[in-house]
Amino acid sequence: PSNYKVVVIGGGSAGLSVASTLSNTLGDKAVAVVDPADVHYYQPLWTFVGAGLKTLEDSRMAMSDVMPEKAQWIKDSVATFKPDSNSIVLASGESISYDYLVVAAGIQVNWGKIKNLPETLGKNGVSSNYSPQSVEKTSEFIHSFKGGNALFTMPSTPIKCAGAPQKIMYLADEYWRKAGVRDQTKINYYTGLGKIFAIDKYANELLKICKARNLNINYTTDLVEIRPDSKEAVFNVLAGEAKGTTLTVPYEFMHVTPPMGAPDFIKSSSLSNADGWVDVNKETLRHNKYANVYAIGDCSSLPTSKTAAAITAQSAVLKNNLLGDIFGGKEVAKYDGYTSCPLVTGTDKLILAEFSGYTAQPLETFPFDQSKERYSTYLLTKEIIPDIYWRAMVKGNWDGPARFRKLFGSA
Ligand code: FAD
Ligand code: UQ1
Repeated sequence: PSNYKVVVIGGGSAGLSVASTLSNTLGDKAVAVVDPADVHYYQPLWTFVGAGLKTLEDSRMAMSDVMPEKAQWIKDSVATFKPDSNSIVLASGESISYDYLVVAAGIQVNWGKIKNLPETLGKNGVSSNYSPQSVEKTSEFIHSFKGGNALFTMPSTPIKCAGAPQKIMYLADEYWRKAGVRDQTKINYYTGLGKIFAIDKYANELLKICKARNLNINYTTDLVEIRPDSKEAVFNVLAGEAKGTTLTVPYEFMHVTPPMGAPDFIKSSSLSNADGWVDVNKETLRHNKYANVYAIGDCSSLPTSKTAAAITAQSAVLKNNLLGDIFGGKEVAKYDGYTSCPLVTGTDKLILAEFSGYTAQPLETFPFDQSKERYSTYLLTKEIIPDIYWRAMVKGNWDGPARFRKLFGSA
């Protein structure tokens, strides 16, 4: 058919967690998932892949193997939204209509916005954990590094997993110490922002770690160009006395986190807000203009940090509210801005930041201070949460840790 009860755009972390439950509840072929990708990635594992602690294979499943059985997979990309006629147009030109639409298309990584990045990526010491094409190069370059200037960048735009640009720095630092090359190495972190992390409780601990390990933090400097021939990185200085000037820094190794933003096909549609994200109510996840449209995850306007962990809480809210629209009789659920960033700070330690992006206050699951580095939360993140993801989250059965938080009485 070309008409579905619910059409979900994107078979990523958000799309699958919603489509699984909805297709089970609404029955065969009532739900369609539109996604052109052959593979589904558990992207949080890429920090470990970049450090050589997991394989890319560990993060990958064929889309056909994770697609909910009762959902119809439409293997194409959405080109245009027609919310006034409850339909979308695919790249093939075909139109699909829906009663309800869920937009879960993720964030767009804008590689081309850094001059020379696309042609330099994966070569001569320049890599990024933000692509399955380059993440293994990070591990290769870290392991063969013989010393010199090592740079780690973080853009000024919103990104997915705001901690990932620095997690790989901690892992590289540890490896280079063990390999005996740290003495001849200078490590510099360049962030487009004015803080190392948005929430002070965790930022304070991270700053202590950077100081103790001689990791130099440079604020409000945004990578704009790579000069591969002379091995130099060029930054725009965004604040302070040198504001408006550029800074040129030589490198032997550089881990780049490119600027990101709303996907172009959303930005150019009537569903987007001024910044290009799907314009939804921050509590109900319902579109502010089109009542039968919802958005979830990285492509949404929800003003919290963009992570898979945030989606666990968002998906419970979205499913409740959409099923309430269809069947009635449900109290409206409200999203509290929960998000989490497991800040890996070594191969046996981690700071498990959990907070609400709405209140900027911690929302920790466990009855201990999660801002302190721990082995238990490292193991949880590396070995247990991936299992929860594949066994429960993509099957629609993981609403996040809120119930444990209540059980432990942590909040
Ligand atoms: P995605 O999972 O990216 O899925 C989007 C889907 O939409 C894709 O399958 C894509 O093919 C599809 N799509 C795109 N355009 C179209 C179109 N036009 N038509 C149809 N389909 C389309 N999160 C954590 O919680 N913890 C972590 O430790 C963590 N670490 C991370 C480390 C790295 C290096 C990275 C890259 C991410 C990390 N994340 C982490 C973030 C997490 O992976 C994302 O927040 C999450 O995957 C977002 O889910 P999503 O469904 O919104 O988008
Ligand atoms: C989580 O639920 C989740 O999704 C499966 C993540 O994605 C990778 C996370 O990073 C985190 C931290 C959580 C939260 C789960 C617990 C048990 C604290």
